[in-house]
Amino acid sequence: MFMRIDHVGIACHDLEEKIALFEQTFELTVVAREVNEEQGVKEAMLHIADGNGGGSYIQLLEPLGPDTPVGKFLAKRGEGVHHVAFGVPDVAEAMREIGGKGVRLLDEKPRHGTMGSSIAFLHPKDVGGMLTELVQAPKH
Ligand code: MC0
Repeated sequence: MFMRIDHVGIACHDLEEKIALFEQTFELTVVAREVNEEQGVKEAMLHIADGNGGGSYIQLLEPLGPDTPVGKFLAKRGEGVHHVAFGVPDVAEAMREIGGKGVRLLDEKPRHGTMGSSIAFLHPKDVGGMLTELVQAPKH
């Protein structure tokens, strides 16, 4: 079902500061930046490697406000790993399969994700405490 780890999302207070830290420390390069109003984030993707069906990345996330998923996470837990995203061939099909096993889906249908992807989230409490994202890369 999973083809690769698409990205690890990291919540931070200051996107520009964390981009500089990751560029300098790990010699990573920012390949995309986006504001996603629906998800309440300003984000940057730093490329790690190319994998099965797409790339893998570190995603740095700054909330657009306190009353957003990442804003609430920062207030409660502070900066750190917010979610892990897995690449799947078909996000709607993966939602059906995983939802059929009793895992709560946080999205009724796939939403717009970074770099033209289609995404859906699974409830962290149903998968060992890890907020999990399913990602279908755009077809070229
Ligand atoms: C909350 N919990 C988490 C968590 N956020 N556990 C692990 N990782 C996280 N990130 C835990 C809380 O500690 C709590 O546990 C329980 O889940 C319910 O949390 P809550 O605080 O009562 O509820 P909310 O209102 O904060 O909602 C949490 C939930 C929400 C995960 C349902 O954040 C959500 O729907 N997230 C999906 C969308 C999202 O995160 N978007 C931002 C990234 P206790 O034990 O205290 O009950 S957008 C993105 O990444 C896009 C741009 C992309 O990749 O392309």
